[in-house]
Amino acid sequence: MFKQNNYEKALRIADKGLCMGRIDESSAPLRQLAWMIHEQLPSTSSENAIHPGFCFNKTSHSPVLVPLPNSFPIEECHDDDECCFERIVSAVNNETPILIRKHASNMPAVQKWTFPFLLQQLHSRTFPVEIGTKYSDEDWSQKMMTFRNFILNSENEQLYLAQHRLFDQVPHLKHDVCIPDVCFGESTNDENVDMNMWIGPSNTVSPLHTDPRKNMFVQIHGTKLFRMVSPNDTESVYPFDGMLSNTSQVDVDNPDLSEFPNFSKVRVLDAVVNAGDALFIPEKWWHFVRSATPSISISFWFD
Ligand SMILES: O=C(O)CCC(=O)C(=O)O
Repeated sequence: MFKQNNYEKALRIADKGLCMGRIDESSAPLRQLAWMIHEQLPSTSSENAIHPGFCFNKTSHSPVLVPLPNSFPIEECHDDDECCFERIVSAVNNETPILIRKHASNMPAVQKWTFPFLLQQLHSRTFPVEIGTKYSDEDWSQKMMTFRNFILNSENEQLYLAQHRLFDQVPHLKHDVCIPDVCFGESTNDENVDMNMWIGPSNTVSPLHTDPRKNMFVQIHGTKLFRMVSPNDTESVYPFDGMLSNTSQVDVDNPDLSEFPNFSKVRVLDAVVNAGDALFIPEKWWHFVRSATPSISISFWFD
């Protein structure tokens, strides 16, 4: 006999197993089992049930980035421009950021992923969710929760399903995703491309930080605001000591120049990244990200 509670419990255990550590082919049976159990559980598809934090209305929009005296726009091109691909390749080779408008606008995910759609696909699956304004804060923490609880019950906590290898856990969603050509380099397979999902309401913040690989960041749904700084200016962004040495102490949304005076001397690059746009972030470039609306993004890390 169908026992919903038992199915939910079994799925929670399977998902915890899938979320712990790197997933390879030996976890395929567990992945398949989790998907089969999920298919037996009732879905939640009502748009009305979505928490206001994930609905597009005026109150869900967070303020735009206020330009600083040392802000400049990130170089950009449009996917329709004749020499667009050459400009992307040249930016990758020269390690300079470039914003490519509409580079991913034909990707099925950009056309069909919304919060009600993801809720219908992932309702009872369990994921690691960040709680708190930003990971460099002392009261920041992480908790495993179902997608349904994440989307429906965020209450007053700032939640962020951040940097999660969703396709390792739920591979069928990858069918809606196309890896940007430039990530392949000389290779023809996607084994070396690391894909991470970022799903959250407006006002999620990733403080100014660096990553060790190149990144083609694709905005699937909603809008994100970026502020970037060259690795040549690392001293002037005042990195933390120790474990967080890839993270800046400066709140670059509203920098305190009496505490961090050299930050006023760096060239700061700003961009507004909309659904369908892609932003190339060279390795080791500092980047700060704030969601201006509820948002879904995928980062493609490559070498
Ligand atoms: O979107 C975000 O909040 C952060 C993205 C990021 O840091 C990355 O893709 O490396």
